[in-house]
Amino acid sequence: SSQEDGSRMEKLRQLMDHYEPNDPESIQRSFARHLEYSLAITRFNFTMQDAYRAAGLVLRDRLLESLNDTNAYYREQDVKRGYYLSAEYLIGRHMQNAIANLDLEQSFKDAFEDLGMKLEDLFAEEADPALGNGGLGRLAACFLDSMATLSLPCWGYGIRYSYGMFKQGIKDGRQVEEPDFWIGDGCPFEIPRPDVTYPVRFYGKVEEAYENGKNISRWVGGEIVQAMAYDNPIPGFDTYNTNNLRLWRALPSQEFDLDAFSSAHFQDAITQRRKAEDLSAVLYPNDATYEGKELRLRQQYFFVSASLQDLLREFIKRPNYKWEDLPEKVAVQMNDTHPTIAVAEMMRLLVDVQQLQWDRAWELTRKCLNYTNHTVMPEALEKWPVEMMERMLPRHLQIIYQINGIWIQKLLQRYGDGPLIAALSIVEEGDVKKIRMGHLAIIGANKINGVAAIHTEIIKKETFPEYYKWCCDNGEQNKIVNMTNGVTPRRWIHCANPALSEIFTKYLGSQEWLTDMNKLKDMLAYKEDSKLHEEWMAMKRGCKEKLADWLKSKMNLEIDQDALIDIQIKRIHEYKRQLMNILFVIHRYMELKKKSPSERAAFQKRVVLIGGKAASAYVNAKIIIKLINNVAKVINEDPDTKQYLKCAFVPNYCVSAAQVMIPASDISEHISTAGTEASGTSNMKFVMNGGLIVGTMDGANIEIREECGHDTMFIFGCQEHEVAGISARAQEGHYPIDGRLQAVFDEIRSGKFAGQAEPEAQGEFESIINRLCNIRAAGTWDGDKQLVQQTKSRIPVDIFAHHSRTLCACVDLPAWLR
Ligand code: TH1
Repeated sequence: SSQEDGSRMEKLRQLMDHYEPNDPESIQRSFARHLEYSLAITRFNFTMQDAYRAAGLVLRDRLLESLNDTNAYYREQDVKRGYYLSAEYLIGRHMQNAIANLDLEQSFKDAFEDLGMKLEDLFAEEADPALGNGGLGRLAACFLDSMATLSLPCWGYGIRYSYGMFKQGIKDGRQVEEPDFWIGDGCPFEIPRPDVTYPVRFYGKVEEAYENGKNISRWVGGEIVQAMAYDNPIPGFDTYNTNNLRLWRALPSQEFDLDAFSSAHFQDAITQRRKAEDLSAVLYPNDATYEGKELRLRQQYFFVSASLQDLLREFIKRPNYKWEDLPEKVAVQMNDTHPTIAVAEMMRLLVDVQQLQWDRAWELTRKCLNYTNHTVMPEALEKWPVEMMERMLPRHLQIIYQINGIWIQKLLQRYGDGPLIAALSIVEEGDVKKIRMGHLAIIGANKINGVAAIHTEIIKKETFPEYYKWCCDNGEQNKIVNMTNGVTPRRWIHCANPALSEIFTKYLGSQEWLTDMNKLKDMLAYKEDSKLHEEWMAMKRGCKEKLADWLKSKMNLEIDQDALIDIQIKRIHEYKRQLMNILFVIHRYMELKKKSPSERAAFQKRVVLIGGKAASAYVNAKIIIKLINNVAKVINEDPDTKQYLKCAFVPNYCVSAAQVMIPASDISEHISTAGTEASGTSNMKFVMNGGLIVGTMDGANIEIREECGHDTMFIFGCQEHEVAGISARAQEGHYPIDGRLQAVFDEIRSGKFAGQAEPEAQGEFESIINRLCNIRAAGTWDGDKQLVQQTKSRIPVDIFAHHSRTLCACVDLPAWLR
């Protein structure tokens, strides 16, 4: 009866009439309790790892309070929900961020210092969850933090990979990949939800039937995998709001068939089980490229299906739900092409499961879904062989064909038959017929966005020009919009650089700038203030000391803290041009060598740090890593120059490494060929920390320059509109090589950085310069055929830009940077 219910509720309320208190003593009590009871470790004898785990549980209790309240509030208010679908989340460590966002910094500090522990030492115990490759995954993580902080009712959905991004080791100067089992003994910040599971089907066949006067399709057979939810609370800053990142883990659909224990099928049962778990086992370590691997499509469908089932279940739970309301209550953002099977899955769930009419379902689908494009690299736009999709997702292939059929009809009516039709079709004809996921996304999406102004323009003109024409012809110019990337100042200033955060808060009088970055403009009032300058320099100095300690302990590298710290950290990619950076380092080294000791003393000291992972199959990227390491070895051991120029490849670049490196930089390199880097996001983090950018007119650099002032950046190289012309001229052989650059090539060819001692590396280094110069000498290594093909058009442009980079770096930079 409702009376019994009422008194039960009252009783339960009294049992826990207040939440965990947050004063230091209460935190210490929670800590001791978790050590004793949750971890079964005595509070009189524990390790730092134990302490970290117990502290994590202390935070988890508090996160759960606000997560549950937030969810209840969302339901009560019947708000519109946003869902971010992403195959990657590079969240980085939780603890420091959670403490800051829950406003527990002082209490935690007091609580743990009183127990003789430093918070930094606790933080260092946390494994860095690296469920992403690079910028795209980190962007997803920054968005989660920002959405929670803005009190927006938005959840993230993704995959709980058992193995995230590999750990990068360096052996004999080469990258070695080691598995990263980040889960270890369990992550205290995640909440397993064994009660939240969904079946996800693969393979099987489609049966057509006629029921209740309707033709219906039924997808049957095949195999079913269970998706189980793991929730990761995402607390906002300066708000009680806490959102959720729900990651799916794949499990076999049935527990062991006990009979199998005694039968010959036992082995099969285990194999089957293992296969299901393989689905969420490992992240594909490719950034901005695509591999047509079956497991990858399985992963994508797995998390998309579970996520859409989950969000529709939430929609249906609302009292008196009406399907018409779906677009007013649900917005789904697809992060790149990776989750775009969602277009077909949403249709399947609405038409086959919810029994909606096709047209109605299509209208709802198109209003709910949105697509972000992150790259113009053709090699990253996913296409799946029709044959593979037909086997794995037969019903989805039917749905895609039906969507395409209707779409082509519309196009034919508008334009008649012609090349435009083939260009706009979701199906790519050819030896191997393929489904173009980018096309499926733009056709199924309400809005399409690029990630920086220049990138959005390139999408319109080059990536999807025919589609953009269609939009314009139909008065829908606003279908493709720009949404320049952003980063969270909570993690990237407040946590990574507490000293800078303190300066801002002190001068601005409050922490409001942490939720409204426009407030930082008020710092301009102090731009001539010598006290601020002094504090600022002390802050930089402190960051450099931290970096120096970190480099010493990580790689036994000693750096001069008076040197200019010059950093390039990002995935290793030809288009990002780490190669150009290292060629410039060689140039600088050669210049230094030529000078007399007294002349050298006048040189600005410089430490060049380069870090980043190469996809395991990306041969050229791996050679670049080897070259950097070999150059570093020569330079750092040369007694003539080593006090003026140091160079190092910093292994295992990851979010926590970025948090140490970025605040310490004087200059950072964002030097992609114009028109190739969609946005870049670390560029934003470096400038936020008071660093200067050496960069090209590419991605978000252009907007940062407008925002910060042209004189705050060192821009070089050609502009995007010049690239095609340069490339064409270069193809014809017109690209003169600057004498200084030629000297660098000669130095490499002479064997200075490998030579007799390492003939294999010598061959690789020469082949990579030959490639730059478009020389394909017989008998030299010519790399992965496919990659040669893909990057060919960029080769001559590289030469031009290396050329101008060397010029710019030698001629245009102010003296103190030279
Ligand atoms: C990156 C872009 O290269 C970068 O310029 C951008 O700032 C970032 O996304 C966020 O928008 C991309 N990462 C990937 C990763 C994969 C596929 C495509 C891209 S684009 C796996």
